[in-house]
Amino acid sequence: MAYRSSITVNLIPEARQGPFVFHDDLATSCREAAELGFDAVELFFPGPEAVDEAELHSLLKDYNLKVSAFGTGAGWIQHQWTLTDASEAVREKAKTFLCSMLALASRFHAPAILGSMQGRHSPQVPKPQALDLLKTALQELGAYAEQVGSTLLYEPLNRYETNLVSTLGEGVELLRSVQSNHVKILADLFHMNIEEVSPARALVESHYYLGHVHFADTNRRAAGMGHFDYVPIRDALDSAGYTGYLAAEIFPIPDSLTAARQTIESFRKFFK
Ligand code: LER
Ligand code: MN
Repeated sequence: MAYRSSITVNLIPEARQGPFVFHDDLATSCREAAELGFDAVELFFPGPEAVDEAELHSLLKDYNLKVSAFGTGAGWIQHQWTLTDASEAVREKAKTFLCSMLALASRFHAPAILGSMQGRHSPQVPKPQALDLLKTALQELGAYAEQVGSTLLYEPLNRYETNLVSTLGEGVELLRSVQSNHVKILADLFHMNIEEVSPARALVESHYYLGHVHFADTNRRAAGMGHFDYVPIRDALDSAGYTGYLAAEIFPIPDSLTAARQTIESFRKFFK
């Protein structure tokens, strides 16, 4: 199977300590990604207004890169907007922000990610109600994604980051009820190492909904710097018929360039 490689670039000041490889200027990050041989960059901006689209288009052209996805974590980190907040006004702000990110993503033929902005259940919003709010929001966002020509990547997160959906199986159950071809599952190998009985089996079982993969080792370092065995993961993605990106959402340990180099070496070793 043909897979594509991608590396994360974060330009949200509040997420400097987050699991992203490059944290500095976009031009340098794109140059370094291209020099190492990545197919794409995965971009985390504060919002659409923070993106100089002409500059981004020209960098992508110059370095022959694509955007694998746009992250939307800024909606949570900077504003605390989620789709399951107790306040309807906050939920609307979350939806508006996600729509604006889907529209941005469509102009780069890329999807947008829904991760932390899914929120959590709470005493004010018990789990069944939160899941219902999430389902309704995903239906609306899926329709919007279809209208603008993008896709929303719904990401199950480990138990320390959400209490709504933590496994691919739970994610598939939710997406089945949503019934949109424009909402897919994002399988993050780091979260899966914590939550899945068998990451490989979970990938095979969610094959129909699988839209994106976050490529990390067990400790959220570059692939090869932890203890994942990537052979069963590759076999599972092969039998799932997956042909999308493996995007490295990892910590820049020991530094950005070493983590990026280790990622592309593991990508070539296991997925080329
Ligand atoms: C988002 O892609 C994700 O995996 C979160 O854990 C980021 O902190
Ligand atoms: Mn992720």
